[in-house]
Amino acid sequence: MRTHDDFLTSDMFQKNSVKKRQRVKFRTIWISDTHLGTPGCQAVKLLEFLRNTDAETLYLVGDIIDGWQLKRRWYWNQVHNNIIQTLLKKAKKGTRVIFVPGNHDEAIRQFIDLDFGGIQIRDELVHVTADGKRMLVLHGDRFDGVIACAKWLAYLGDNLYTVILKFNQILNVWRARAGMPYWSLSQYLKLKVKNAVSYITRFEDAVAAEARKQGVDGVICGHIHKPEIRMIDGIIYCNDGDWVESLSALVEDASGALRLVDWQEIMVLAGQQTLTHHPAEALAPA
Ligand SMILES: [Mn+2]
Repeated sequence: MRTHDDFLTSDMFQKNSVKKRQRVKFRTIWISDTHLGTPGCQAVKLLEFLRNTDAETLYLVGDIIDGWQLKRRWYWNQVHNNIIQTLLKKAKKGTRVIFVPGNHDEAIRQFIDLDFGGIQIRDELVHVTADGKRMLVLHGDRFDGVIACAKWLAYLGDNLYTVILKFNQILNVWRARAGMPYWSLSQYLKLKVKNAVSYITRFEDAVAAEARKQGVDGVICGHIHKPEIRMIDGIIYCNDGDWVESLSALVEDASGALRLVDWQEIMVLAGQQTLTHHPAEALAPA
């Protein structure tokens, strides 16, 4: 696979030759934790991902719009609008779009079982893969002891997290200028912090235990911003990651196989020059 950097150097002088979009097709796509409404959301890359992929079913697995942060400070721009428009357009053109709200967009939970512009708002549900695997789809916050016990503690962690994410973006602008690939500082820090690791393990175990209790083959969730596919005591545990740091999605192909993809891989598969360097196109209406 070509690296992001090869891609930049080969195309950077052909600004007017944006190639025709070759959408990468999947049976199903799961994304979560996009945190629209925050500066941490990597909105341009998310828009590029959505515009360059196609699926029969698209699951939005929670924390899509960050109501917690929007309440404190309004952050919304044209790219965020274009993302919403792109989702609505997909729903209109026949993609089954299912939104399972998370804790940051919990206000939307009051609309569970309703449809908005063709987007179905649903509580936890079971997805059946092409090869018959039954996968429980949920956001995952109800397994988070901190959030269940003390919301202020979660807010505090959220603020610190926002600062780290901001620093991460500045660092990556600098890294891109130096010709270095994208690297997530916040993810690195989280993986290095022992407590965070044990928290993640406990979360993954709890989610897998719930899937076992419900008698399904596996579970697909988000919430902890750590993309993963692995077996936990006979249960297929999948986490689709997020769009503030890992820029990842879970996908199912026509045969029912599940795998993780990220923004860079999709851009290469779609044969696209990265629109990140053409903000004018990203800003154009969807
Ligand atoms: Mn969450």
